[in-house]
Amino acid sequence: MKIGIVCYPTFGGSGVVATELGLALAKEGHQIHFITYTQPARLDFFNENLFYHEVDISNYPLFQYPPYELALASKMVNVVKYEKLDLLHVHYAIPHASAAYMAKQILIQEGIYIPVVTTLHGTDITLVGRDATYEPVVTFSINQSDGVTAVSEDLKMETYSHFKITKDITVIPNFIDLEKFKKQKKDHFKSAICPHGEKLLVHTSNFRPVKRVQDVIKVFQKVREKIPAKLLLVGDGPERIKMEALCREMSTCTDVRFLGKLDAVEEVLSVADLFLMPSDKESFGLAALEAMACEVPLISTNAGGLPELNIQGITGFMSEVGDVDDMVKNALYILQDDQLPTFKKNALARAKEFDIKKILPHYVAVYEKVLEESAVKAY
Ligand code: GMT
Repeated sequence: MKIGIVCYPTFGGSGVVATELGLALAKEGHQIHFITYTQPARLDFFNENLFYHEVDISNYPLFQYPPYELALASKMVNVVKYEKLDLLHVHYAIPHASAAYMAKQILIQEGIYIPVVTTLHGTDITLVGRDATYEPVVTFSINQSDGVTAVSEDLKMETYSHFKITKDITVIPNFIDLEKFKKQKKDHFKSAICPHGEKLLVHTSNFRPVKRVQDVIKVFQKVREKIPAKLLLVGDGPERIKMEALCREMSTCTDVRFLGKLDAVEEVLSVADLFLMPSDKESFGLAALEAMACEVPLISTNAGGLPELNIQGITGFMSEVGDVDDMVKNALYILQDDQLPTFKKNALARAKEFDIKKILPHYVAVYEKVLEESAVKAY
């Protein structure tokens, strides 16, 4: 198949899923065309089946807000026509699904029917999409998609309850490449960070308010009062400066390191003992799955799709959003030397259930279904 993939090319979960999906499909022999405004973060190697098309955005001074969606739709039209794509797979509803709808309508005028698959990732539904500013367009463009997928049962239910959706939504969970995300031997790194055998807690995110990084720091501070521990924070975003200030206020700075955005996050995860994800909302929790694949147990909230990943008392524990004390109690339980190895083993076993090799066929099945149905529509 010749597939156009549209996504946010950043470190965010939806962009990561889209890029890893494209790479895996390319390895299986499909021709994949990424259409984005900059090279996706994880698209950093050559494969004969991979193509990248950059969306140029005009900077004409009249535009207070450059019309990215129009530039994207035009690029989709161009790529579909000249690369003879079979379908478009857009990740994150806003503005990708609506741009795809526009591209589809333009192409229909030219006698081409291009089916569109939209994957809902989370905040496009739970935060941004629900905002009255976007809601009508989100509802319309989901309903106009030929196929719709969501990354968890919870996100599917949220979508049905907040939008008037007439389409079937297929749940396809996030996945993991176990060749890339596996525990690596990084003893030198561990002893540099934890020279006295401290336990290492890790959090990775885009530092948006929804991630509640302040709870990560509060949990860490209370854990450290009981046992020697260090905290690594990976990623960057709007809350980072506030979080650095909070560390100073709590006098935890010496034991906390902000590492910023990292390409090889699996190297940090390889030396971690516990992953913290105290999110307010989380449709799936890809960052937690990456940690689990590196044998790291999980302390998370029970928000959104997290109960579909984290098994209470087995791979980690879940608490109510904001219940720092419960998270601390559970973290201390897991970090006991006689408990930790079992939790680590269980985390890896659970991650294996989301092996990309098991999940990829579900996307291929959706593509095949929409192609079959669209052959009828085109006729
Ligand atoms: O977590 C974010 O803020 C980034 C966001 C995105 O769309 O890039 O992630 C969402 O999509 C991921 C991949 O499907 C999911 O694993 C995350 O749980 C989801 N984030 C939220 O729902 C907050």
